[in-house]
Amino acid sequence: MSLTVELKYLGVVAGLGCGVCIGLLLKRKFHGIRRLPQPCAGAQSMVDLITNGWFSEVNSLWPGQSMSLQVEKLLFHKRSQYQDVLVFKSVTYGVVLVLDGVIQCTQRDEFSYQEMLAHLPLCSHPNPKQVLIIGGGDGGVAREVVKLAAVETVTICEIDEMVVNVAKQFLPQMAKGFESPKLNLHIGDGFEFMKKHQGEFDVIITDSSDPVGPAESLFQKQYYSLMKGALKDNGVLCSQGECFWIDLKLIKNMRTFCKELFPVVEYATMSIPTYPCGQIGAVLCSKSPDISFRDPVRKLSEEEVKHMDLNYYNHDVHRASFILPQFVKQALD
Ligand code: SPM
Repeated sequence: MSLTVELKYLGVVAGLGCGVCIGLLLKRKFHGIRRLPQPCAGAQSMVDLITNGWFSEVNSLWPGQSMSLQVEKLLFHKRSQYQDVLVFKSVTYGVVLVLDGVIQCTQRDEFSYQEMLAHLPLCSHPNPKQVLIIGGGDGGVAREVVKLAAVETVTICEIDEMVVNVAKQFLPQMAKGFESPKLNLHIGDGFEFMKKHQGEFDVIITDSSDPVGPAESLFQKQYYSLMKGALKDNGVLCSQGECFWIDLKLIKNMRTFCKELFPVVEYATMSIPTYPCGQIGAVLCSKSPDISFRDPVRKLSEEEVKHMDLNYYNHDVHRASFILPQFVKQALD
């Protein structure tokens, strides 16, 4: 790591008035001490996750492995009411948003996840007019949802306003969804919001972080049951479905309780280099038995894909995302 990076980093941290962090960095720099992050990254300062100019995503959710990105410049680091919020510019992945020590998105590869989370459910629903996004405060999924002409309103219910603000400031390409006249932003708790809006939505997308901290309850049956109530009769949902290399048990459990609630339940896979193992899934459920995620009702033409500026999603990718490796198929069946 270059001295410049570390000095720049010290400068920003100083700007945020975090004297303790500077102390730690100096200690590391002059005595070569590497403070290993604690197993639960959310419990300590994220500064501990940057060593010698590299951010490492060390977390007990994926023991014994970590993704590292070389830091060019620290842009923002503060604790919100809910979580630790870090934004840095990386050397090869552009701007990176990290919550509680976990990479949420990078400028270079965010499109795969955001496009899939949005277009898998939207292309499967015959008339997706009212869309609700729970989480998704960075605006990336909303940017995709508003592209579809059939969509009339998009409501984002994000608990942490700081995520929205940092996205607007540091990730404008993602946050541009907020500029759409279709968009309503509600800062608050998704559970409370859905209790008050039962039967109103055609599509609900949950763009959450992992099942610890503020997002833990979003991976439980009670939450899926509430979403079912907030959907119209032929509504569909799509939720961040975690990684089959790491979270197979969790995915299996989710699939089991989803099957108790919905007649159609699927797990779709997508590739994204900066999430653990380069893979993440989407859980898709439909209230109506007549909706097939595997054979979507809307087939985007090549012109539409171009016009919508899609870089990962297309009709073939949609269909292929349900083809799972044998060990996953076996576990989920
Ligand atoms: N709009 C982007 C927000 C990202 N939400 C999902 C983040 C998941 C990060 N962790 C992946 C871990 C897989 N086990």
